[in-house]
Amino acid sequence: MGEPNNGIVLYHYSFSPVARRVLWYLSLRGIDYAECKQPPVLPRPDLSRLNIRYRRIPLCAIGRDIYCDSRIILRKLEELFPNSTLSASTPDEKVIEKLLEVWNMESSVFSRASQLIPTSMPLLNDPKFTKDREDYSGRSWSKEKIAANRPEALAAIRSAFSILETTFLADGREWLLKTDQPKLADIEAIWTFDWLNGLKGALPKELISDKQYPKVFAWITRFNDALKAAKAKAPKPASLIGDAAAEQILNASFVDKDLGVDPSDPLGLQQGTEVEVFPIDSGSHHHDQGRLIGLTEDEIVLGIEANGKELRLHYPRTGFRIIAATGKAQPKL
Ligand SMILES: N[C@@H](CCC(=O)N[C@@H](CS)C(=O)NCC(=O)O)C(=O)O
Repeated sequence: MGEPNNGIVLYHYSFSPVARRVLWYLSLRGIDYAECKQPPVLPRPDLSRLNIRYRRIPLCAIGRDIYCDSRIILRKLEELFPNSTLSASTPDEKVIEKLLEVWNMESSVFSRASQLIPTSMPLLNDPKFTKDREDYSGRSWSKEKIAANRPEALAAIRSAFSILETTFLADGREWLLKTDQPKLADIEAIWTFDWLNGLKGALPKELISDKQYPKVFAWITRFNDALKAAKAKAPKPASLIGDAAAEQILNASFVDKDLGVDPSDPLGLQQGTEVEVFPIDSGSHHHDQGRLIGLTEDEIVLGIEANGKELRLHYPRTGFRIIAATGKAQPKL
């Protein structure tokens, strides 16, 4: 690719469990990258500078292409940095890898896990944080509401632990695909469980611990050991401030191929149409507006302008909506 740090700039903050998926992937593969640390709440001027309204973390630039959502980030890292040591190797393994992604992210596991954030956490006493998360999630973050919802969320998460213990890990394997080392499939499966395990007060010991789910907890420990060893060997990420990150991105080349707009797409949209794109599940008030330049069964590509230059924003198809531009999409960052 020839650019510093492989042209990768990852926007994230360290306690984001979703960003960790990407950080872990990069460490386990030993891919060099740069990071641009973000505050955990809006505003995020580093992204406004690029005219990006998508508000979720992580975002990842590779060259002048910007990938919104960890699912498309991981997919593109697999494609753009071939010979991955983490990919599933057989079609059956691919199915498992994909279904684990869907299970955690698109079915309710992650949203249930985030309902277990303990009310004792200092952040939940910070009205700036709770107001921000209400905008993001569309649900109340009052301590009363969180407490009232907790039993149901706990029941859902306990059954998710049980699924791992009694199916994938039941035969005593070390990694989900019976490999010698953790793979992408392990990342796809472990991130919500590892996050809850590290979140003091999220999991009541009498219900969810290494007593009831010894295999799951041993797998989490093993994963963290493997990660520590990989991190020690991997290049240390360069840290960029927002200005430097924006400059690098705007001066880079596009790295991704032109997809074009599928003429048989059910939405019937034409290439070049002015549209708004936004996620449906969270952060839905934040619409990017630009020209539709790519649309396939699994990707949306939007051309936007920043500082007189074109940037291409890429989103997965699932969980995102495209509407005709209203002209009202204001930066909310
Ligand atoms: N499906 C998205 C989910 C991203 C997500 O939920 N990110 C959380 C952080 S873990 C977030 O953006 N929270 C609000 C914020 O930081 O603005 C992805 O895979 O990237």
